[in-house]
Amino acid sequence: MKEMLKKIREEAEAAISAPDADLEELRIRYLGKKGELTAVLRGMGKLSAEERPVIGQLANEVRAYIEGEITRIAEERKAKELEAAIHSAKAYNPSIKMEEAVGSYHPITLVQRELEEIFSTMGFTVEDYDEIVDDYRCFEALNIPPYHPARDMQDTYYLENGQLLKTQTSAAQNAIMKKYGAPLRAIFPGRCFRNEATDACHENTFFQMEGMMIDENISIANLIYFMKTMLSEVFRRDIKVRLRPGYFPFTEPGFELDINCLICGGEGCPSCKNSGWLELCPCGMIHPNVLTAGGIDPEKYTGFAFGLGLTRLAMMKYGVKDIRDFNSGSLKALSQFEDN
Ligand code: FA5
Repeated sequence: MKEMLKKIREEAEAAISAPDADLEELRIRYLGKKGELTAVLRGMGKLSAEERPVIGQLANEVRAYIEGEITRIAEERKAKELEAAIHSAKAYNPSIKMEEAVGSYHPITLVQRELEEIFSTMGFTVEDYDEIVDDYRCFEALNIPPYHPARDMQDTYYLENGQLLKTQTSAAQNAIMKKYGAPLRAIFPGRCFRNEATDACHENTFFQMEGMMIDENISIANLIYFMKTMLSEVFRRDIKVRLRPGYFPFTEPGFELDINCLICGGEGCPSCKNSGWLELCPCGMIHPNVLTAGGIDPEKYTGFAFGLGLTRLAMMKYGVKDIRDFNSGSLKALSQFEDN
């Protein structure tokens, strides 16, 4: 019997390490109810009392070995698949030759539509909103009075009539609360503008997608659930994220949700300012003052809001290393993405 066990182990070892091995089939062949190892164990009744524990121990060792190898190879394959997925995303090439001048969707449109679909199935309405807004909508209604230091982070372009190009999709929060009242679930994608020193992950014109959910008893648990669902639906694989405290005058409490950079795998590169992480989706519980400004009773209702960096999401999803490519207007660069 010792010999049989040795043979099973050797055969299993060779079979599992074959590059095209069907691991599930091998698991059944060796470890299943009708498997080879189980058949040996069944025959143990015929052994003497002295032999039984020795063979039993050996059989358990062989079982543990085969199980361990199958799991190890399966994990190795998964890691390779992830690597390949990241690598294929990196295959994006801004200088690709355009064979034919056929139209295609801009990658941000593709990501935006995908998100709209995801949130629609979760009961969110999709709202459109102005690009030119007044100071009240963009700042004051969001608990950012004149001279509040938070304004310094969002310098923008002002029109002669005092209106401005919106710096954040949060500028629509007040109008949407007034339009629907509570309860409400809405997302509102839009173009934002900031007087920004541009680099690989900062543009002066970029897209965000705001989301709000307001109802009785909405908590941070709801917020985390929706963020997780959204990310797993968009990326369709495990993505490392981190949630840390963040300050926004219009949330209490507020969070920063960062994503492990998919361009460098977290090693650090210009796309993530060498930190390995990219700020993607700040969020938080809506501040009571903001609810009041929107005509919603903060004693009765609570809600969460998030401001997803849509352009950065498109960078991560499609492996675009430099955010400025999106506004480059280069058809060579922009026509190589597909809806999936
Ligand atoms: C805001 O704009 C808040 N309105 C988000 C928010 C909404 C917080 C609701 C809480 C509740 P922030 O300035 O961090 O926050 O921008 C949000 C996201 O937009 C960033 O994480 C980033 O992904 C993206 N973003 C911001 N500035 C730029 C830029 N210059 N270029 C490209 N993406 C940017």
